[in-house]
Amino acid sequence: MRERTQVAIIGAGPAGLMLSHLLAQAGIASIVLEDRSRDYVENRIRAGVLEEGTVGMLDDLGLGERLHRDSLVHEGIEIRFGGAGHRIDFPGLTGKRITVYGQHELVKDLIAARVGAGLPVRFEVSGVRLEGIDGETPRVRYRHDGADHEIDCDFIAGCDGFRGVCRAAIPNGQIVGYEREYPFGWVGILVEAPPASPELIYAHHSRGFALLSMRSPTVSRLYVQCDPGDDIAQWPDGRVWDELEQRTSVPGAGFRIPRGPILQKGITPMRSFVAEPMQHGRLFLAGDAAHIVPPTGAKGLNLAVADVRYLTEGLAAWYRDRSTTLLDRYSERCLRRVWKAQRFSWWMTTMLHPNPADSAFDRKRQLAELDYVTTSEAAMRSLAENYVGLPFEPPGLN
Ligand code: RFL
Ligand code: PHB
Repeated sequence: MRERTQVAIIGAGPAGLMLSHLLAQAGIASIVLEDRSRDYVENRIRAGVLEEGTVGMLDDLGLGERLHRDSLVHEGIEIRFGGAGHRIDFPGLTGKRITVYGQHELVKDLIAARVGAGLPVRFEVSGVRLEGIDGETPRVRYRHDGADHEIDCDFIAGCDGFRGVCRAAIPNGQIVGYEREYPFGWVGILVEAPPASPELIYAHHSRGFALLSMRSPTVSRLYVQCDPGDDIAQWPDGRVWDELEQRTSVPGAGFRIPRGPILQKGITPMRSFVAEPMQHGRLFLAGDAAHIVPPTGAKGLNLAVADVRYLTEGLAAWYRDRSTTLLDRYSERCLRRVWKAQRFSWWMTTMLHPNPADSAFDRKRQLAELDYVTTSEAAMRSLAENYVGLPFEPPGLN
């Protein structure tokens, strides 16, 4: 089958789905192609923290109903080290809050609204190939239901994640990748048990980092630092619980993590990556296709949403009066935010994870940094301002 649309979107993660809704609101047609099944993407457990700006965009699209009903609004986080907890009060420091809502729930909402509006999102496609991105009439070829298909379009949005095909379609030498790997990974478990505390706890301990997060009043999401090369078989349930307890303990406080059946368990390695520029010809990369942050700052999903906001502003200006000013500035606008989120995520990660290769000096310095960040109002405000999300850049004149 051969068809035409204005924007072909590759990937039905948060970036691709949000983009499809923002474009529809601006009167721009799109088709979303996804290589996994609907069931798979709707049950993929990933991020959990939404910035106020992200929630505001969902509200503007009229997609916030279930989110406001089922999410948890948090006014701070706890940083725990040396056996004591220290709260960072977000509204007191920034006037803003964060929202805890599973990425898979958000993805379910975005898919339901798209399908409900009768707009195209095709799951289980294969062999996606981009053609003609250097010209004015790019094309996407793919296979679906045993047949070959092609889409003629004006633009392609590469929202296909870190391992997708879009970034690789940019000719060699036209894009630079900046990368950093960390000597840490996270063992993550999803547990049918109430959260250990009403807010997220980020814990530094000589045995390693731990994070106590949640998905709902009855489901917890818990992480412990591990070696990135570890096999999940090295982390039987008992070991995970034991490390969680030890790394988050507060002597004398009787702090306990409620236990329950483990619904999911996996290991995530940690990486920072940025592709520059995020555009080539008529192809625009957004979200994890263009950049990856370590999860310690809870920024990945929010960055993906910010990218597609800027992309929509650029595309809307182009369709309105063929102005290329904002589209030409897409990469630059995104990257200013991306690099600040990279810096914050790197900083949170290195501050909270003991590095096995650290010297005694580095260990002392790390503890001094934790002491500073939990006692200086200036330092707490800097953490809070980044955690709740930096403001979006207005489109300005186009
Ligand atoms: P996604 O979500 O990876 O979606 C890309 C989609 O493209 C599909 N795809 C293809 N489709 C068609 N053809 C192809 N050739 C394709 N190749 C791939 C994929 O199947 C997929 O559906 O990227 P997107 O949309 O850019 O969204 C990014 C976020 O998913 C990611 O940044 C966050 O999950 C990162 N992250 C967190 N972000 C936060 O903001 N707050 C958090 O608390 C947070 N915690 C996390 C995280 C990521 C984690 N992991 C597992 C990486 C915690 C973890 C453990
Ligand atoms: C999560 O709930 O999965 C989560 C929360 C905060 C992070 C990372 C992950 O920094």
